[in-house]
Amino acid sequence: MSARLATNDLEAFWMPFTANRQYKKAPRLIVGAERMYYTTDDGRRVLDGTSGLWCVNAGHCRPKIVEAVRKQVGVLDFAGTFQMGHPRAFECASKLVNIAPPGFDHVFFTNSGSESVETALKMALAYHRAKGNASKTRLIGRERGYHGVNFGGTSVGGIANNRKMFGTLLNGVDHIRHTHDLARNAFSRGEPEHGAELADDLERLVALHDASTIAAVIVEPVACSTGVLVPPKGYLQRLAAICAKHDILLIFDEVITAFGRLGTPFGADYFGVSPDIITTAKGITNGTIPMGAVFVTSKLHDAFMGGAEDVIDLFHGYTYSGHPVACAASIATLEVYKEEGLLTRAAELAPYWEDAIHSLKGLPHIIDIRNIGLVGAIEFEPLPGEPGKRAHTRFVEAFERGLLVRATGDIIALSPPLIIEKEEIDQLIDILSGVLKTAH
Ligand code: PXG
Ligand code: PLP
Repeated sequence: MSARLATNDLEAFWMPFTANRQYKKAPRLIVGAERMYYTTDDGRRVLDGTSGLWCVNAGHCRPKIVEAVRKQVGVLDFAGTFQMGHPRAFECASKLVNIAPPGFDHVFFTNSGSESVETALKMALAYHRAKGNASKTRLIGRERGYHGVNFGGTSVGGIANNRKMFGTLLNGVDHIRHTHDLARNAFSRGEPEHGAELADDLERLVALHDASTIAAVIVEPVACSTGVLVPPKGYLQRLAAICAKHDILLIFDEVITAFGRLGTPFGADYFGVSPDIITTAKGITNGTIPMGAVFVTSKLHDAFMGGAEDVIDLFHGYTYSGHPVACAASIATLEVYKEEGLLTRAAELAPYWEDAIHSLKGLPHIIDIRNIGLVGAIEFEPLPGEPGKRAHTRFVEAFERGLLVRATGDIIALSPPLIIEKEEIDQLIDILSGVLKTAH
């Protein structure tokens, strides 16, 4: 028998997406947060260059959200939403629908991005069946896509490390090509010029499988997790047109791009493309309480409302769908976004952000810099035989110097809270350039 663990032993917590043994030898611990900064256990302030994990869009510990949570948990801690209800869930859904792109009139609540994705995929299958097209069952994802870690999301996802250990996953899934093309688009500012024709890869899969077997295509408007792959100009519009032509539902996975990240409320607004389903999470509560939501059009929702009134219309839901405390957090978050104009603030800052991040060009080993809204990425030439090492080293070094960035593969991704000021952008770039100049 092993000795009992000390209270603060790091062993018990098997950390997600972490090199556990390496981390536990040199842990990085955060004990507090306020607005743009984290505080570490050794009392240092660290500028949050990643909005936590792309979720704290209004900055940390905003009093209005904290108070709303405190108050709600003392009034109604929990009530289910299966054949029952509580006012906060209806209020929250109505407020969310008000900021959603036109036509998205209904919201289904989940607790995370992964659950939003599973929900959307199941809705797509059930929609076609409800419409009498039961043969439309294939789900199409995209190479390098990230759609969370549950079985459906892993199956449509396109990152080998996230897939290879988990068997055959869902069958009847295929993938279109990713849009990352450094040969033609390196150091693009905003949407790259080349690659709209990659959307035609969907026609290849239609030719192979036939449209009568395809239910839906799921893509991130900007593939953030995999290293910020900004879609080429015209690509998403073309993809939407091909989906419409073949009665294939288009799902935008906006777990990161919703709630102002690109400078518009949703990514669909930014690109002027109307998908059929939008998945969200993260920024919906400013990261304060876990929550997700799937937005659907009336066209989709109403397809489920044709049966007898006393029969459940969708056999799907989570214990915590529309949790009162999450709803209270979300309502307060939406108020903060509105009061401070945060759903469009990234548009004002984007030109400054773009110049700032591209000023790093020329520092050692950088093979690309890209940006859109308040998102940025720096890609490094991998060290031979040691993929991911360059970005990880720089992430650790940046944290030591007071800046949190996110490393994914040989890419550093940046997505600061939407409340960032220009001086803080300067500070972020200053720390980062110091790291990039000296790290090897
Ligand atoms: N879809 C997309 C597009 C995402 O970005 C998920 C689904 C899954 O959400 P949950 O809440 O189940 O994690 C995500 C999540 C990173 C990083 O550093 C990105 C995510 C999560 C954690 C880290 O890039 N994206
Ligand atoms: N597993 C068991 C045994 C359950 O009873 C439930 C819910 O009742 C679940 C899983 C699903 O949990 P959740 O609704 O929180 O996703």
